[in-house]
Amino acid sequence: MERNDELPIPIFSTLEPVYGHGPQLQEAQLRFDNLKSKFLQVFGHLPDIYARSPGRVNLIGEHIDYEGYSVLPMAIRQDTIVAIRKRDASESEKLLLIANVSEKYALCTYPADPDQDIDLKNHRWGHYFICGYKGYYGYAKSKGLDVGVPVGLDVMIDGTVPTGSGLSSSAAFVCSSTIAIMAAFDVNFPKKELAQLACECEHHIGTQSGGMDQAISIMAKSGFAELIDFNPVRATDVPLPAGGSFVIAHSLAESNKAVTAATNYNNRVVECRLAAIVLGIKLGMEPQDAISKVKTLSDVEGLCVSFAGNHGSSDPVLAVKELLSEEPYTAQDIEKITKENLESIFANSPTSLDVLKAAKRYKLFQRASHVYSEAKRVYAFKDTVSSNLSEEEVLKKLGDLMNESHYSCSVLYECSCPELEELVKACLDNGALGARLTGAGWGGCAVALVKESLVPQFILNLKEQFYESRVVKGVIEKNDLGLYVFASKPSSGAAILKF
Ligand code: NG1
Ligand code: MG
Repeated sequence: MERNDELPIPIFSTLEPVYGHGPQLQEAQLRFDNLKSKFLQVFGHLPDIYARSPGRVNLIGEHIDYEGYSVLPMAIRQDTIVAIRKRDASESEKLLLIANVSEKYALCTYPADPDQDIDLKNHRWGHYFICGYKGYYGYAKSKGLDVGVPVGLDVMIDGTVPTGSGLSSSAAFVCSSTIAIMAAFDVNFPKKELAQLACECEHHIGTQSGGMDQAISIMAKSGFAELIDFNPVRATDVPLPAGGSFVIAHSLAESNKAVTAATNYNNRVVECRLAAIVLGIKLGMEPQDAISKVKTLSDVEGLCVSFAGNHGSSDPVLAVKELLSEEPYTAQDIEKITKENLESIFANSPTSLDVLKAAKRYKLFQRASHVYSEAKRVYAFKDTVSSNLSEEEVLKKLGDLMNESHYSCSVLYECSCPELEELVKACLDNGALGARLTGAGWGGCAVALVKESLVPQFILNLKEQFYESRVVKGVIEKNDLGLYVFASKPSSGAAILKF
């Protein structure tokens, strides 16, 4: 079946189209019953409508979405469900009340004001809902919809995507919130536009993220991974080889990107921009021109490719090798090339200015080498899947690409951590064809490609070799092990549920 991402989010009146049959359906039924009764208990009314959006695992293409390059994730079954009720305009309370079924998250209250600023210095879990709230109003107004006076909203969240795990709990939350608000106001937008809108509105949280997570969460199709392209957002279904399975395993190191952005995530976005500007200048652009026009490494790829260097080759990775210094750059080194100081280059991006304050050196060579080589691996992965090699050979090749990706993330992009290194090694020692960190890194999960027939034993071995000692130390509970290591099949994307 052809994809059609001009279609709006599907609306279902039963759980089966989303959760299938069997234990997953029963589990979903329990979640919805619980959500409904807690909603009634807290707000004194039933919700009007629900929206759900899944987390994802990125199979390959790490830290390149914000540089304009295609990535290859799949949705997982863990998701965020948002139950919502719109208050009447006559009700005096003009507040957004955001509750959670989990006691870990205290009720968050915000004014019903789409123009409010999000207080980034005081991170609260409810901020993600406000991203969706601001996004909805911004989009609706831009489309000329009559949004009326803001009214209060009662909201309750139930999320099963582990947080800080690289499985995109944040995008699942932002997407389901945006969709729930939209549905509460009785409108529905095309998936493609929602994906773009959800990506932009997650920027309100202060990470300069790309659009992978929101795109897959909204556009996923059950049974397929997706190749996601950007500018404009587009998805292409990628069937995966039947003989292999992707196992997700948590390193148990949590990474809270909203808090560490200035030294981790946003730092890399800034380094990539600087690498792109410097490359642009080295390839003949006027410094002022490069500063105003070059936003990402993909913007200068064309120049890199037409540069045939000493080796007469036209690979952007080779251009990086010849034109950038392996030695990390100081701000002064870069300013000599750009003829403008870094603070003024990033003057209108407060989160980038935070990066400059925290940074000492900039590893332009390493970051650009990662991005250009990783971008090629994504296409190699997709081509391998659709090649006419034997399944054995396909799996082996995909595994190799995943290993190369991990090496590049770890050594060139430096977004791994000791726990992830230990876990990736344990995966490979236990027969994985390939294993890599997934998502932003600095903690969170690894994904391993394992022969289908070996999966149960593989998981048992990981439990014994990686998790057992952590159970003994009290880091995790034995009963929860299934939450930290599991095989995953590609699940479906966002949906609205109205019963
Ligand atoms: P995580 O931290 O896994 O949700 C982040 C970004 C992505 C992408 C990956 C790295 C957000 C919402 N998402 O994902 O856009 O850049 O890191 O490939 O920050
Ligand atoms: Mg995230």
